[in-house]
Amino acid sequence: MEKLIITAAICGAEVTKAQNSAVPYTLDEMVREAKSSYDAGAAVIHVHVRWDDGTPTQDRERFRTVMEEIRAVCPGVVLIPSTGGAVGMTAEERLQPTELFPEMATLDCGTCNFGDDVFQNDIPTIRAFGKRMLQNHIKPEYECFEMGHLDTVLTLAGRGELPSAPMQFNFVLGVPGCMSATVGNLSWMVGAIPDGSTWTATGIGRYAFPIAAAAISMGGNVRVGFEDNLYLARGVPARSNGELVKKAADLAALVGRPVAGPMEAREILGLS
Ligand code: KMH
Ligand code: ZN
Repeated sequence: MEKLIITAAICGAEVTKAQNSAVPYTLDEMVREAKSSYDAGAAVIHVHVRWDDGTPTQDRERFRTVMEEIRAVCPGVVLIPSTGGAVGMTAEERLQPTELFPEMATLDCGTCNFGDDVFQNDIPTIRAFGKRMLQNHIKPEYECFEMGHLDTVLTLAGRGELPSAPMQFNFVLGVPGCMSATVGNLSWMVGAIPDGSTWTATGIGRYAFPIAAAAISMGGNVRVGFEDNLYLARGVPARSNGELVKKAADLAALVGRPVAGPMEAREILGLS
């Protein structure tokens, strides 16, 4: 098995300090959470940004500042800015971080329920995001919340409308209203990806570590962090993203799977 890439999703767009006071909003807080994750073994940071009051934004300059400061304290780290943003944002708003020519960015692969809201990603939107990523030489991380999302993206990539091989997928399971976080669902999706692809699994809420343990054993990669889950264990809030990353790294150590550093992650993801 290849080394394990751990991604830390340190902030997200939905969680708040009212839920866990360590959720980062300001530049200093973002850098603190990125560094704690990196020091605990995260080679990749999935980046959302907020204004200082916690309001989610896709502002290009906010992304620039946050990503520059994270890179300064986490040498070699792979940054994957979000083009998902927050529910209700326009496509143009969401695409702003692609103007910074990051190595990678998320690309959400279909419309779905998202709790009580609807996360809009119709096919023209997916196509437009794919076109932008092709133009700007950005490798997408294809975010699939449902099996139909995977089918959609494989069809569009097969027509040349999205960047194709080698593809990187993130299977996000357990969002309320979307596909549930079971090992059966995860292996169904993994079984459908093209040879030579890489994949990451993300379990939401209390499914974060059961899904991480499955992905580690299956040879995939893992995402943890406040965007997805605020607890280290039932009733125990995590004090930092680093604590969540450390728990994923500890699980990997228990099953004997070494964790990839940033340069190794780049190689596995085909970025180097
Ligand atoms: N905040 C969610 C609505 C992504 O980063 O691409 C979407 C999301 C996905 O977080
Ligand atoms: Zn995200």
